[in-house]
Amino acid sequence: MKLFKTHQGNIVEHNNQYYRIGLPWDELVNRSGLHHFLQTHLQHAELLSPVQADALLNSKLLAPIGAQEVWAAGVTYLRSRDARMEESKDSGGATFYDKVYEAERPELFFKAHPHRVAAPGEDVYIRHDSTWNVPEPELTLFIDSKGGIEAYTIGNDMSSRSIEGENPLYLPQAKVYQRSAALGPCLFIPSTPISPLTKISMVIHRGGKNVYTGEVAISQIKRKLPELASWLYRDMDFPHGCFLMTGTCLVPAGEFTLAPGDKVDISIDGIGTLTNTVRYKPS
Ligand code: DO4
Ligand code: MG
Repeated sequence: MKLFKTHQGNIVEHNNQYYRIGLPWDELVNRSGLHHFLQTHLQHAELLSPVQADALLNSKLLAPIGAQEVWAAGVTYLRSRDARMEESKDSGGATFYDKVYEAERPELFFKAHPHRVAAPGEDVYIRHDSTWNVPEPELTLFIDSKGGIEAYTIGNDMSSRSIEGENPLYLPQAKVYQRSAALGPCLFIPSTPISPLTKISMVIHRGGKNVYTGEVAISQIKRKLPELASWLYRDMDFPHGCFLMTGTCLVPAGEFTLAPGDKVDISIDGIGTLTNTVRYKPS
């Protein structure tokens, strides 16, 4: 089951049929047993014709977020640990990535308030004061206010490698700025947890060419997804639920940096493709 947020309401796709649900986003998604609730609720929802559904889903989608915060986990895949140890070797920061990869406590950091999140098709930004920028394609959990993983989406954790590499204490500036996060195209709400065989892939297009292509299965992750969720909920309340990006498994090789105009496609089996274009924030 998929849930899309559009300018004309919240649309559920189930068994090739499309329904509009008349509940506000935050009230709709923040519940234990979201899959079961939707299945039951669809009997009373407005059934859309294929033409109506097509028009809604092929026009601009909103990011599938309401009042939720977006958080992120880091160094959950070997590839992320290795890339970060390399970029921080001159600053002496490399040892921190090595340690956190092995530690019981995961790295968790605040990523975005909803107004900083780019929707599908919108621009994501790179910083003017950063020389080395990458997208980070990440399976993203939607966790309800009680701490249960109810749904999944695709996240892009845009990152400045030059700022983070200079000093790990600059992480918030490397990670948190306008449109440094993208989410979409929908919430994927399966009846059972997502399969570890699920693959994440990313293609970066520049001037009609693919300048980066990569693919990895989420089974490569070092930690369990409920483990990440439960660390995040230690001593914290999320009254509307929250999003948790689960870390990147794909980092383009050393010298690669994003350029304005690049198109980033991130796909996850069962969820779809999140596409954004890279720009500098207009001043
Ligand atoms: O350690 C810094 C951030 C790591 C991260 O964003 C990731 O591994 O995806
Ligand atoms: Mg990341």
